[in-house]
Amino acid sequence: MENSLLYPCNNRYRDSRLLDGLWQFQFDPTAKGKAQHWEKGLPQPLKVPVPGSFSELFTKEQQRDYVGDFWYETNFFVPRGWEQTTLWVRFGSLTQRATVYCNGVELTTHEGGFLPVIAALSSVIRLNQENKLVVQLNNELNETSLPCGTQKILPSGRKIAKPYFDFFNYAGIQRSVWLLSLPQVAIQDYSVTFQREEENALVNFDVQTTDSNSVQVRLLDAQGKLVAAAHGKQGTLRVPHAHWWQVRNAYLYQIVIQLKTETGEILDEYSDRIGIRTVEISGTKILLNGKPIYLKGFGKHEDFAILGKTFNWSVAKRDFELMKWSNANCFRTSHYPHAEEWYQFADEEGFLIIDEVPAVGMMRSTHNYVAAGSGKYTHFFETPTVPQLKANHLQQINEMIVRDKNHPSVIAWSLFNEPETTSAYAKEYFTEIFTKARQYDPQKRPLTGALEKNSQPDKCQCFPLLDFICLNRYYGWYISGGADIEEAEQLFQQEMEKWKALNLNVPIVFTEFGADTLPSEHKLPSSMWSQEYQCKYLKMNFHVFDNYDFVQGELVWCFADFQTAEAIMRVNGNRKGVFTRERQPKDAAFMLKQRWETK
Ligand code: GCB
Repeated sequence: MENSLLYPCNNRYRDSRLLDGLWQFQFDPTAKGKAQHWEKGLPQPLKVPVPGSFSELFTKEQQRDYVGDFWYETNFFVPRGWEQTTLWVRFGSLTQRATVYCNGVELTTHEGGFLPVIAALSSVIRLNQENKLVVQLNNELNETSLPCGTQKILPSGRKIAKPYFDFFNYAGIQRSVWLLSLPQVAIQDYSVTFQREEENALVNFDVQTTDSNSVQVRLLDAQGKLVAAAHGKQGTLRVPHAHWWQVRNAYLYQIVIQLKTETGEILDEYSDRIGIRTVEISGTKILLNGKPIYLKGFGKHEDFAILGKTFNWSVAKRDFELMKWSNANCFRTSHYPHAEEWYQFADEEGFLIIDEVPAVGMMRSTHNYVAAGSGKYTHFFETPTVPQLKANHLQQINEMIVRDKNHPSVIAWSLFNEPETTSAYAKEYFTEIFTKARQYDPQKRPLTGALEKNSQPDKCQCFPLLDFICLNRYYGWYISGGADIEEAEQLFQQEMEKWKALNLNVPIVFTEFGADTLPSEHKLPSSMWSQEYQCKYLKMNFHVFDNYDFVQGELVWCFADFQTAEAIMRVNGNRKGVFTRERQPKDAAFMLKQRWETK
């Protein structure tokens, strides 16, 4: 069950308690915690919120920019009635890596900061007494971790992060923590795939359980009426006149899975909301339910003042309201899998998601936004650490797909953002990544990855691996910006002509294009950093996109301003947001709203 990433669900057979609240917390800059057995209790703890990103909470730079080991601790009681069940603790994520202890005993370790961690508690738990849960975390970056980066030691001996990516390295217990009570014999996982039969749908299911008891699967419509049922771990539900899950018109069914004994006694039940839809690539089109769909929207970060990367329902609600208002239909979870609740929201609201694994920073540059496009070759895939990196990369793709496979909103998997792709080493690396990843998704959704400017049609060795091509391009910002924007358009057209000449017969989606813009700046005529320039820049890009019918999507960089490491090209973070960090519109938001109303 450690491998069961099913989201918590409460019913007669399953129960859960949130452990969110104020926890104890301690930095461990000299990494002495293990030797001093902090797993038994932290010696001098502070109090911090869980979920929370610690960097946004404190007033000293040593705390905000802290890199190294740090520990969390809380105490809990096992609720009454849970004695005969199996007990688990489930973290939505632990960033970047962690070891989990309960009552002084190590339960599990996990690498990667954006996917769930589950640990079995039953063997160490004390009923009718307080139990101590301790987590040791570490937020160092290296070239085998996803995302990639490094550390620097300052003259004082203090360590700071040097990410090879352009967002703040927020860390901590940033998503909810649940105590779970599950039956002794349980449903471990399930997956669904869909087939269209004119207006009817076939829902094929595959259920994994911890033993060989029998399984019943029922499908209820939005009114709770039974529409189909079947027995067996694998099978097919026939849904006559199916309500298809559509963009901004999301119809969700309830799937109810029961595990039963021969005599019909129910041992476990898991239910979930699913949408029936198909996704495929056909020539230069992306088809949803067999019909072409043009992707309109944003690259999105999990980022907000004080919260950092903490999931928060109110921020999520506001973001979806803004995306609906702007007539968007899609976002990319750049550059890591977001909290599960984002996907639940997207399922309900009918938004499409390109789900991205944290494979960002694979080009060995602490200013990747400058290095991207500079032509600098970084030898990234030539080092002895590559096998470890590849193992972590595959593990996180697998965990992401296992976690998110049943969300109708997820239409594609992005397996990287802007790596080095021009060498034979990169080709070998990504060929293995894509070949293996193709086996993970029962729905066989398209695989893609976002290519930066160095990945030109005549240089990139990896684009043939992608089912549709995602391009991040900054013509008019990093390349020929401001007074040179005319030249930028020309250079952009030249590149597009090269893609066209290849006659690839696959869609191209722009997953990034954007201009840093300060909401305080207005300029007539426009100049860089002003709101007018952001509009001019976007219009120029649209002018180019609209010339090519194989361009099948535009996701602006970025939905909202976000925090990054300090740098001379960053004004309190990256300011390419169409919305401010406080989620108010810049002028460009009104322009996008208008374009996307009819696009
Ligand atoms: C990129 C990166 C993204 C950066 C963006 C920028 O190409 O993928 O992470 O934030 O450029 O604004 O420079």
